[in-house]
Amino acid sequence: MGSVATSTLITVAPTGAETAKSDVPALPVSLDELVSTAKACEAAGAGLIHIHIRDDQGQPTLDVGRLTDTVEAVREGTDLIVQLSTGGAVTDPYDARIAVLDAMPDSCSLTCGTVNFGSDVFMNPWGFMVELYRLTQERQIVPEFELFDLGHVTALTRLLDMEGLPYGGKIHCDLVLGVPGGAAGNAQSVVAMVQALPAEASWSATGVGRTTLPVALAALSAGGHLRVGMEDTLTYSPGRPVRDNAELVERAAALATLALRPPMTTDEARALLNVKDRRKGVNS
Ligand code: KMH
Ligand code: ZN
Repeated sequence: MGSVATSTLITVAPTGAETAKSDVPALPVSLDELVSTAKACEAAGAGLIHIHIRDDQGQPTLDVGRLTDTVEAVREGTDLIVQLSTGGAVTDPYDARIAVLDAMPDSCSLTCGTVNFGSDVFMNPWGFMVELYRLTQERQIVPEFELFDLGHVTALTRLLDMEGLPYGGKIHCDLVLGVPGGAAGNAQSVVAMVQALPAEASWSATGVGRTTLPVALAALSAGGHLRVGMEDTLTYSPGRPVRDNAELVERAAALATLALRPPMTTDEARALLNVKDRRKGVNS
């Protein structure tokens, strides 16, 4: 395991591709809702936002024009690291998932293997991983390696051995636990996967649904960072729906502070991942 961090990167994943606005009215789906959410989550302690977008009907989309407008608006309204999902929805084709990088985010997700996803399959074959990874290197976009199962760590190691380090030289991973078909959302999964990571890697973890708190507590105790948000968690406590994404970030920030590893500033988060600074007026 790498050295233990003294502060905590909080990632917020506010929307995802799986939940309908009609079922969860607090889900941010429009650009205005997303930017307001991003601002509230930054104020609550988030350093990075993992974005899936929706069309005017509230359906998941990978439309590049819309993604580009989203990246610009979140960059304009906040100082958060802007990460676009290349996972999209399970129905999205590979070419559209690759084209997400045309929107020039700071970071993108890169899932290191196929996984059963409830009754669906989230497809990430080796050839797709390599093509996406090479494009991140070419475009100077920092990938975040999404790991849903222990075998994904093996695929990550193989990718790094064969294709070299990511743009920026930092390896940052996110353990996505508790998906029906992936590793269970518990401390045992966190420990098993973290022990297998490259020693220099930084990592966060998220637990889907009711595994959110066990995974967050295990991640903090094992020296990791946190991802929270309505992509993964819609219930704050049994029977009580989440108010909004900021509420989940506030809880993560409180846990991190209790662990004496308070939330990172956005500058610290940028240094951790070594993202290229694309903010207007900063380096342009
Ligand atoms: N929506 C899932 C099928 C990612 O963002 O890269 C994939 C996912 C992972 O959410
Ligand atoms: Zn996602």
